[in-house]
Amino acid sequence: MKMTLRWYGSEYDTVTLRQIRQIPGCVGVITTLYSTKPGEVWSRESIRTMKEEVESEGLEISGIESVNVHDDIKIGLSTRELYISNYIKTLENLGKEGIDLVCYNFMPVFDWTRTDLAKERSDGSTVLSYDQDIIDKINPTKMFEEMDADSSGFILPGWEPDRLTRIKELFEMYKNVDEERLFQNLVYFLKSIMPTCEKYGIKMAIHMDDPAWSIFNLPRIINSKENIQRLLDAVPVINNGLTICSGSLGSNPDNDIPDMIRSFKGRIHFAHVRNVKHVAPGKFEETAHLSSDGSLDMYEIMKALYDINMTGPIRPDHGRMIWGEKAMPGYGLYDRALGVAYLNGLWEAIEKSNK
Ligand code: DNO
Repeated sequence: MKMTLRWYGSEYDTVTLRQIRQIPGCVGVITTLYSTKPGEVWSRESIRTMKEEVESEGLEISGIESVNVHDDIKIGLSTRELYISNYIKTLENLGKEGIDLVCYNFMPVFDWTRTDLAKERSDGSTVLSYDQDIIDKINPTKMFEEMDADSSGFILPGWEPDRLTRIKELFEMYKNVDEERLFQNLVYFLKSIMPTCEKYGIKMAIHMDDPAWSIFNLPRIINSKENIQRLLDAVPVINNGLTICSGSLGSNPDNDIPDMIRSFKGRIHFAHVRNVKHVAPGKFEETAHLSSDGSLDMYEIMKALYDINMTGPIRPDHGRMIWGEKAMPGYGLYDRALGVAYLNGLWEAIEKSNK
């Protein structure tokens, strides 16, 4: 495996490439072109500029997270052809610049979702948390119409102000998209892009739904062993692979993550490894990476990744906010750096005990 950290680019991130380089064992970043919108073609020049910036600090771009998929593709509108052809052009440009891993998601309207971005814990740290009861009380189209995006407390990927103004329209567009239709649209998308991925050796790695169930009555399909296996079988090419995210899958205690990792051997191209604590059904909060701080056994997760001979990038995921750091919720330096050190420690111990 390759240890990496997500980086939001010099324009947006509070964490610098130099700081990332100083985390022991961290060799690369996972990043994206933050100025682009879903559906746009990424130019070779902008990809090269981003690459040069990262490499000048002694790191590599280990993968892109994400090349976002346009809603028209998820909904299956006829205009999807244009956006698929743009996606293919972006993949070609990435391939020509030597980038071979693309993480993406297929969640309608919203990406990962939380109800509190700074829940205080007894030690004074703050974490992201989720409570289904709060979500159930929200009428998303109404709430977003009435609120000022900056005061929402819900600013997360997919909740950006320019999308919030279209929220009613987006819900309307997804009205007839059920799980089966979403699945078929995903398969259609993957089959269209696979020849390009095979040509350039690009591994597509779909991110798990977070939380791992439907929210606001929108369909979600990448959240259980059975559903994920169905996708792998529907497009049975290695380049159609997964981003295993322990925290996302782990939001549902029924998901046996080490077992899933072993079953998906050969198709896991990227892993987000973090812990989560189940508070009650439909309620969870994020924790430090350490097993004893949450509900997941991080040793077993790393052991499963080791056993399947994971060679792709791994990154710690959402950290707590600690030591007075001010950063994007979940994406500060300190706790994610502690996460890297811990995951590297587990890996070294597993590796040595297997010699
Ligand atoms: C959350 C992230 C996700 C992920 C996307 C991939 O912290 O893991 O936003 O980047 O779902 O497209």
